[in-house]
Amino acid sequence: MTRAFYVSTPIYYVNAEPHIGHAYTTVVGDFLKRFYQLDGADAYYLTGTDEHGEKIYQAARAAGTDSQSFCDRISQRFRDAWDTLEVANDDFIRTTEERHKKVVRAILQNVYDKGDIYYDEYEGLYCVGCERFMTDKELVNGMCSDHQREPEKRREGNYFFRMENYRTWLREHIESHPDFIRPEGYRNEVLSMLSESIGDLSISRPKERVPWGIELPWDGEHVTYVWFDALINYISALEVPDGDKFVRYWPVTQHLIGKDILKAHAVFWPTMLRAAEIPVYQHLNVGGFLMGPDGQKMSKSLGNVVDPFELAESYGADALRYYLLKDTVYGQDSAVGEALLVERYNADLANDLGNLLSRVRALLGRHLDGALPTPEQIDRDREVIAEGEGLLSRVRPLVDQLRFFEALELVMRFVRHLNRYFNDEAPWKLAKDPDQRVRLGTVLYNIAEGLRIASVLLEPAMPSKAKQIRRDLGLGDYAFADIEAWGQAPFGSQIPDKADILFPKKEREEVEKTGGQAAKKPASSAQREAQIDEVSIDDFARIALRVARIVSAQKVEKADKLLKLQLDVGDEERTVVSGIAQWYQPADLVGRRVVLVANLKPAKLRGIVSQGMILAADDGEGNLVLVEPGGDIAVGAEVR
Ligand code: ME8
Repeated sequence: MTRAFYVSTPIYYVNAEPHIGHAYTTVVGDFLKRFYQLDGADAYYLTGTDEHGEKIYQAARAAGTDSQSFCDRISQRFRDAWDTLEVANDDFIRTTEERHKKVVRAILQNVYDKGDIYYDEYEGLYCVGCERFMTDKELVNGMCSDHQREPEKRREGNYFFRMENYRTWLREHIESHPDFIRPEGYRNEVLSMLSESIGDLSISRPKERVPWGIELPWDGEHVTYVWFDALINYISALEVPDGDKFVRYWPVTQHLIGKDILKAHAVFWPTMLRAAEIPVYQHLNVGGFLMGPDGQKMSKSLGNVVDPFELAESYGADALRYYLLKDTVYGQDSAVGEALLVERYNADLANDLGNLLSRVRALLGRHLDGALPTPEQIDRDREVIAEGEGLLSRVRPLVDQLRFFEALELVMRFVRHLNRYFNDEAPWKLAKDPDQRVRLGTVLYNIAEGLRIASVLLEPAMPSKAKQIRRDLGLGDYAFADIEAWGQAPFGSQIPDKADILFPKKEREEVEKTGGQAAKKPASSAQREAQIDEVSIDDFARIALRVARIVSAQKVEKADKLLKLQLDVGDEERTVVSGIAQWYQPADLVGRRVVLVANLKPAKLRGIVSQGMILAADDGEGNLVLVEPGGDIAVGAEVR
């Protein structure tokens, strides 16, 4: 029987529109689903929306609509978003669906009948953002660190789940299953949570305060706490307890979550399952957070929010998916942004992959009537063939371990090998010699075959472009079973005459835009300009300005005005001594992006060689304010 595989994402709250964090987790899920499906598994992928609870209720009221139509509208936005990003989920669950509510009620009743739920009055600090009571230890300066607000003091009568009773069991389970929670850092975090009392979990809300939720089966005055409701989606969608899907997929579950909801998934969920006498999931995979291009948490006020749908519009869903998987380390936080995407796009996709495809197509069309020739391999072909044939077996364990960027890097390394092979064998020269026709055919065949193998391995990351690569080579679809032996691209396949460029090279639109603005004269400086000689554009062009990031900053001894800055300029580090100590604390500078005059003659200041100067504007009162590039311009970018 084929192996089963089941992956889920969190079900997203409908109080906000889909954003890049949702997109990231959902793309990871889709990558896994497609990868294991191509590898012959019966793979099942679930995502959906979380629609009950206080914050959804409040959001609907603020929008002036009833809760259900509000949920219908935003939930549809998530579905549309996943269509845009080519996400092939098998099911989409909504917690307002009857199929879900029915299961929640059954589990509640079951746990209640066992005596694991009791009524009590509770007073504590409640964060509406998290939808849970917080412990004092979790607060930073009295605030919830995820939502940057003070929790409210609340006292109410609630039903409680005897979660503490399951703590020892859970700790032992995690200890005896080292990959139950991964990466390991998160496992340790959970073990440390479990080293002391976790208390009991409040699982209801009085209906008079939160009317939007699933009523408790035994007390219509209370609705189910949103987490006790939402977590159950992972099994209600499979028709627990005896649906075929539940029997087939539940034993091999892999949940994907972000680190923000670790406690709910690593503590609430397994104890709930245990109480309901349902086996626990197999793996909890915890992703890090995507940060703005400046490395800071994305927020509207910082203006560093990256919109995945704008990026998909400009660069295509496949390029965005590839970028998210290739430029992040699963489990760790990663900065993302348009300039970084463009760099990755041009280097990997337009150059290494796209160019090779168009070069091989051009030669096949021009010299071999557009047909894939029959190769006659010689010794010097062995190396590239061996690498191609062994690629899957090297990529698979990396994907099993959620090391996506390394898996994709292996495939791209192979593509770069194909490029080297192309350059070394120089088929354009072979084409000039009629005696070398067979050799020409062999070289072009091997490149086409290598691209076929690479395309199949890239398909989970970029489903449409992978198909396009093969279409442009006159080939159809393949599974992983078809890429372990070289030579499965059929000889004689005819390539289509015309093909769109796979990944047209992109300019960094943002950088160009800001460059244009910077060249304009700010009106307020007219007076000062009058005193300065005019310079020609050529004079100005002699000054090299570049975007740099402050890596560290410290006070210069015995110099009140000076700070010593260490700058990252992309391809090098520079030390710059800057006279801004009066206006900036060293700690406030780290991470900021500034504009560096990169070709200024080095000068020694207080014994330190300063290699350039950073730009600051005068606020008119003699105070200096750093010039900080907007958008998400990459470090090292030229300012023109
Ligand atoms: O928590 N980087 O829903 P939610 C990476 N409804 N991933 C991010 C991210 C970021 N900056 N921001 C969000 C909920 N995410 C509950 C879940 S499950 C039974 C209920 C992703 O809409 C990440 O996967 O707040 C995170 O866990 C999830 O979105 C939270 O989505």
